[in-house]
Amino acid sequence: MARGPAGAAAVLGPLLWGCALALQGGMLYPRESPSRERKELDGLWSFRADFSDNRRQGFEQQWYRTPLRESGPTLDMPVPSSFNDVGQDGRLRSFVGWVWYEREVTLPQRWTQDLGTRVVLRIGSAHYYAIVWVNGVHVAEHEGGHLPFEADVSKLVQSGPLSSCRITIAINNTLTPHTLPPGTILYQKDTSKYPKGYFVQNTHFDFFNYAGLHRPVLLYTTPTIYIDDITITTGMDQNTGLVNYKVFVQGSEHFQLEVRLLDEEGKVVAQGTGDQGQLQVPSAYLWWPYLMHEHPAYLYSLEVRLTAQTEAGPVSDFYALPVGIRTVAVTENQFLINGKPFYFHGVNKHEDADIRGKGFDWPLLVKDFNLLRWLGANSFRTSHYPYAEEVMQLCDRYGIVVIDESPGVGIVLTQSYSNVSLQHHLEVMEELVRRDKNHPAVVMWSVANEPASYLKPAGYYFKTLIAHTKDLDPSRPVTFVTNSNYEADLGAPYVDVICVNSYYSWYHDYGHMEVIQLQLATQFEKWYRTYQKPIIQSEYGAETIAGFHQDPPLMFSEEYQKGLLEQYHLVLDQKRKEYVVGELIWNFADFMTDQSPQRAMGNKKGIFTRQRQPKGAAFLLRERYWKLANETRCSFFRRL
Ligand code: GCB
Repeated sequence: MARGPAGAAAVLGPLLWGCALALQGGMLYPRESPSRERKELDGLWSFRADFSDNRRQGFEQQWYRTPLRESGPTLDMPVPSSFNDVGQDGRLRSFVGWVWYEREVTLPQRWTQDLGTRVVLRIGSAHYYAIVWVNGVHVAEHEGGHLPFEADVSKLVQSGPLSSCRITIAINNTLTPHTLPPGTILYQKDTSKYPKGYFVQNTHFDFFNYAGLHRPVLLYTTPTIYIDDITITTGMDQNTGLVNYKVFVQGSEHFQLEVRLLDEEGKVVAQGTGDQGQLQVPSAYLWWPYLMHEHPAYLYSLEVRLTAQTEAGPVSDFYALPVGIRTVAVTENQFLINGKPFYFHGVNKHEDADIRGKGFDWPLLVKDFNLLRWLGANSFRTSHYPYAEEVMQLCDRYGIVVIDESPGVGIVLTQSYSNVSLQHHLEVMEELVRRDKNHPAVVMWSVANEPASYLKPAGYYFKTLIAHTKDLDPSRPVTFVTNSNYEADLGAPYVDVICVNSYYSWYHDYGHMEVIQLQLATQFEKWYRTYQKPIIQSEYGAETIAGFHQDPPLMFSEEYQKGLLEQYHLVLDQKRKEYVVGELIWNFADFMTDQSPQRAMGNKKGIFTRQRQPKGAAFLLRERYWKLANETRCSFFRRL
């Protein structure tokens, strides 16, 4: 949650239709328009990790007051990127504590001199806790490593003769039982084994805790009276598409709003006025998932124009939002998109790659989407945290359906079920829904992955969390992903879809693929009998070292991964005729984890390597996904 300079909690304000929330203001993606400019701050920043014993030297010496280089030696650090893997210093790779980033920016004259211009600093994500100063003045703090936050810096950049500004960001990657994801710091006090003050960061999730400025940082402008947020929900009445809109304006109570919906040819198909209403689109093109329709992912553009009169003259603001018209619904045994049964055949991903760690990277993004489409995947889950906004935009454009997951992974300690943790988790869901609510690709929220949902406080925790998420967004189902026993799961009664992870013949019955069919069928039958809700096999897979071959198959070989998948598929093919509505392989690609004897340089359950090269299982899955696409749809798709 973003806090103002005084650190005060934000006031209550409306987000979706009529429900009261803690978040103030919108988080529209910064798009250029006739009234808005952007200045990207990607590139090299100055960087310094605070290696002092208490990690507080930067605060004690106020490194934000003067250029960072004056505090001591600095490094060049690329943004966006994790800081961990770009250097040659092993201490930085595993660093826990405060790191400092700094960038000097020259601003266009109009931004610093036109008082009718609002200048906003936006940080796509900073993992995990961030404090931001501009020209030495504290402008924002934010907790949470996977969602954007902003600071209005107009007053600071418009207050003097300077046409430049110095942005300093201190980031702390420490995880505690109350952060999301949670973690613990373990101090080793036995001085016969460890040096004085020795500590390690422990986590309960299976990916490396990369840190830094992972996503684009930018400055953008709006007029001082501006479109702050837009909320869209869509529906269908026979052939007529319905687009319900609500526009939130800041800066004045007196303004006019005009709204136009344009089709892909640029033709206006509906229009309206005022801050809320319903647009009706006769013979609307629906937003269909990839491989569910010959023309998937149809996007209209909602153009919102604000005009207002001020003492200084007329003001106008303009924002264009992509809109997909589609519906989502869940029955006892189906997941429906536009009223038709949808079967998730897709993947789980991670934001992860060599060198850049979790840093956003366009070539990687495009490669991943090309691989997804090659594979015939129609969906993925953002395991185990929200992904970059640019990823979500591509999902909208390509028709890749998303289960949008919060960073609630590894909630296994009793302390992580306290009210403090719950409050933070509720806020994170608010930030997530606020950011992603208008993406047609997002069809379901996942509030957590594999929490200890059998612990006593889990019932209240998940009941509250899921109810709040549904209040925030009544238009989408909500789930969390479980690996608990069906009888012991205290959260399952509250979800709309059961998402279950299982690793038969991997974490149990090592090497015995012959037990998979029986165990998997039993799993599905028990969950369905107990809850009568559609089920997604949200994870399954096997660790596989690319290039390891063994036949008959042994664990870790490419043959074993394929064999295990085939056993799962036999059962999935039976149960998808009844109530199983999806299968998501673990994982799309190999990814980095903490070091442990179970992980050979990371998790190797990818069907692609970390460098995005296919293992044998990728071809097997490609055959299956294209077959599924053709079997379950009315028309025939030719493979890419
Ligand atoms: C799981 C977790 C995932 C792990 C995976 C594994 O159940 O949800 O984060 O990486 O298993 O490979 O063990």
